This record gives sequence, structure tokens and C-alpha cells, in this order.
Amino acid sequence: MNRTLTILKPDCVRKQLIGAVIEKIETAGFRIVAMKKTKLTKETAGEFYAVHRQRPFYGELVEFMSSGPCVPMILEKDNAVDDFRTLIGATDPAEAAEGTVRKLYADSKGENIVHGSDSDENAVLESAFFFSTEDIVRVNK
Ligand code: 3AN
Repeated sequence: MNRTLTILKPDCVRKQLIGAVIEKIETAGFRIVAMKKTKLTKETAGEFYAVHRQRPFYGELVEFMSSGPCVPMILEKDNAVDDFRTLIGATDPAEAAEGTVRKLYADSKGENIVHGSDSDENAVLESAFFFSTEDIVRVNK
């Protein structure tokens, strides 16, 4: 089992799409092992996206991610990182495949509904950013 970190971004919460996106996530076979609703400050959003500090859209990204509540989650599934990125689609919704979360719901590259970790290594780092080990609770099977 692998894990990935997702954030249902402020546009997802504002559009009242939390339930719709979670349905897509669970239907695709992911288990939600940690979840909360929170609001990032500019400082915490800036820290989360620190790798993009030099990119031209960094300021806009930090403003947006701290503009309202968001819902971070840790998801578990075989091949979680890659399968989740397939489920959400390309960063730019105009380029995202039919049926993907971003194609269905996102407005732009910036306001694109969900975050998904881009590697197992980053999934671990990003998960630790939002959750402690006690927050990770699995259904015993
Ligand atoms: P992804 O989230 O699909 O891995 P990245 O890593 O290229 O995409 O970008 C990180 C975040 O920065 C994206 N989730 C998106 O919200 C934002 N972003 C990327 N490109 C742009 C852009 N051209 N303008 C505004 N925001 C952007």
C-alpha cells in the first residue's frame, strides 16, 4: 500500500464540491486514512509551496491557497501517487483528460480544485506537514 497527500483547495470548498470530489476519490479505490478541514495562513501556504518560490505564479498561489478553508487528506492505495494524479488530471484543466476531477470542476491552472503529491518522497513530507501519526487511522481488514 502506498500513500499520497491531497488537498481539496479553497475553490473546491467554496464551490461545495467536497462531497463530489471525495466520491470520485473513494470510487477510484482510495482509502482516506487522515482528513481535516483547516485554513492555511499565508506563511503556512508559502512554506507548503516553497519549492515553487522562484516561479512567477508563487505569490498568486500563496494568496489563493490561504484564501479560505481547505481539506487535506492522506489517501492510501496501491500506486497511490501516480493513480491519484491520473484521477485528477493535468494541472491545466484545459489539458486534463475527460472525466478527471480537474476537467470536471477546475477553472484554471491556479484554481484547480485539488493538490496531489508528485512523488512518494514528497507524499511523506507533505503528509507530515498536516498530520501526526495519531491522525492516521485505518480500517482494519
Ligand atoms: P501539480 O499540482 O499538477 O503538480 P505544479 O506542481 O506544476 O502542478 O504546480 C503546483 C501548483 O501551482 C498547482 N497545483 C497550481 O495550483 C499552481 N500553478 C501551476 N502553474 C500555474 C500557473 N501557470 N498559474 C497559476 N498557478 C499555477
